[in-house]
Amino acid sequence: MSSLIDSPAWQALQTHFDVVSDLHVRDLFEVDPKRFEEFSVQINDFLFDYSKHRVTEETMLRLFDLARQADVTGWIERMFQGEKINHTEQRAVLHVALRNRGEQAMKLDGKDVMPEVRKVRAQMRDLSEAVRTRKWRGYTGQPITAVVNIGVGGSDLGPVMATEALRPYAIHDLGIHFVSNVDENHISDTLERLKPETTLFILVSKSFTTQDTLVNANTARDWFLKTAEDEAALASHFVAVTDNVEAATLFGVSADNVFKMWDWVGGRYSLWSAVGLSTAIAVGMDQFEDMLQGAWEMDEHFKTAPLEKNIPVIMGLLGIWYNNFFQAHTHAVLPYDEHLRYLPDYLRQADMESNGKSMDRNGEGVDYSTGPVIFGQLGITGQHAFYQLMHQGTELIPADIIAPVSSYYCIQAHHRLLMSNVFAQAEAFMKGKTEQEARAELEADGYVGEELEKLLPYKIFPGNKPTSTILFNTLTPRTLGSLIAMYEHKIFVQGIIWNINSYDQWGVELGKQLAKNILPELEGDAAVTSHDSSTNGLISYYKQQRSIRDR
Ligand code: G6Q
Repeated sequence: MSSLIDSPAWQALQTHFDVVSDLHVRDLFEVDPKRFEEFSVQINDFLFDYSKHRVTEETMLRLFDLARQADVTGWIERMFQGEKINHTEQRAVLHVALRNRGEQAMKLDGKDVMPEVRKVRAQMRDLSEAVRTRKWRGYTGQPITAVVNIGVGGSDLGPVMATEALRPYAIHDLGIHFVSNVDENHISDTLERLKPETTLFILVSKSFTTQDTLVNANTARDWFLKTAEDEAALASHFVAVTDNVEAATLFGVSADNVFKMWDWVGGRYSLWSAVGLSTAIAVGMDQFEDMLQGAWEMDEHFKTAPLEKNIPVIMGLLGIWYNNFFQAHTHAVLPYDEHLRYLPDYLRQADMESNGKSMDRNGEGVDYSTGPVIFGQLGITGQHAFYQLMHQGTELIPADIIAPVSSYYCIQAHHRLLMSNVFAQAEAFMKGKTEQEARAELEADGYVGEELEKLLPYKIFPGNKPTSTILFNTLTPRTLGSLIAMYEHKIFVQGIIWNINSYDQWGVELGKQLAKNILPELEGDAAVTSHDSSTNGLISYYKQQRSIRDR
């Protein structure tokens, strides 16, 4: 047994779980009318309600003991102090420096990184303002009307999510596009609608070696040069965000237009850096900085609130309670705000790439589950689709229901109906429908006798499905910043308790490496024999069909 499972706090939770796992939250509400007050936290614009979870006061006490045992507070300090907690890559985890709004230094190897961070932020301001105010001109002297962010994974999902989330704040005469897929359809579909003279490409790649991004960047360059016919024109149409400045300049990006990022920022935590340039151009640098402000406010909460009132800590602990004790290995993210449509995709990467690990920090294989499968969709869409499984299926799927108190456009008829769904679903997941309630409903609908008895079992809902409800005032840049930082820190807390490194991603690197090996084998028509029979068969079939098609 691993030291985690063997540890006093874990063992105490296991014993406690055996006692409380069958309790129904409906009954817990009945005996404790103050449950909502006891199990909710309010900070700034946020209300985090976790009273519908399968926890008692004692459960939470024991979970906080687990956090103390893992020294979560100490690890928070280590992260903020720039210690190299990403030990497999010997890197600090300092994305929090990117949104540091205070005066304090953020040190890495004894040197304050803030001057460099502020310098790149100023560079972002200059470029985004120049583009927005039409001062930035393309090679023919025309202003920019379209921005294309070329990047993948962490260099794409954050800006995609944030740009959509802040859509109401964006200027409308500027199209912001994202190309991530190396499938030619993505770039072709995008470029089809654009004009080289008025398009600005942002090449986002921390490493500047990711094949998918480089192939897309080259296609964009060829497309552009076909019209511009002069490499000197690249300077006003291609900018880059990277840690590999040399490679970007070799590509043809002018050194002045390279925005630095650093190895102490993980791709999936990089939307706060110049990786967010497309978002900054869309909404303006003031709004972008408001997003940083919101994230910083959440950082301060995370650093200073006691564990018992610390939202990311509570979120992380609840996740562990279900994943490791209830063996519920899936978690749903259900936003009720159209502009948060890409939040589930974004959090899927943030969470699953961070905590999808099975080696602990000591290099030992873990014997407990780590990161759950994260999935989700806009709540309203989900209600008409997969919620069925959550209500009546055999899986226990804890969920986060996320909603704004008021919408940006303030059309009350829409928003009230939306919110009625938020409250109704959270209540239904928790309460379910008892046999008695289902019977009464059927009787009211005129069912009697055998017909009623036959239908009755299908109309019963077990309930006891745990949800957190996260409400915030309106989806502003500031609330978005806080919301994302809240999830980043939740992921951190879980990684610490599971004793894994949340900040490397060897699985992602493997994908990059394997594709690189196979690429040359796709040349010519010769059959391939260097792999297992399935891989050989698939590659050979592909080559055969390709040559038939090309004949
Ligand atoms: C994120 C991951 C991964 C990465 C992409 C793109 O944390 O490491 O999603 O962001 O593979 O990498 P580059 O930015 O280096 O092109």
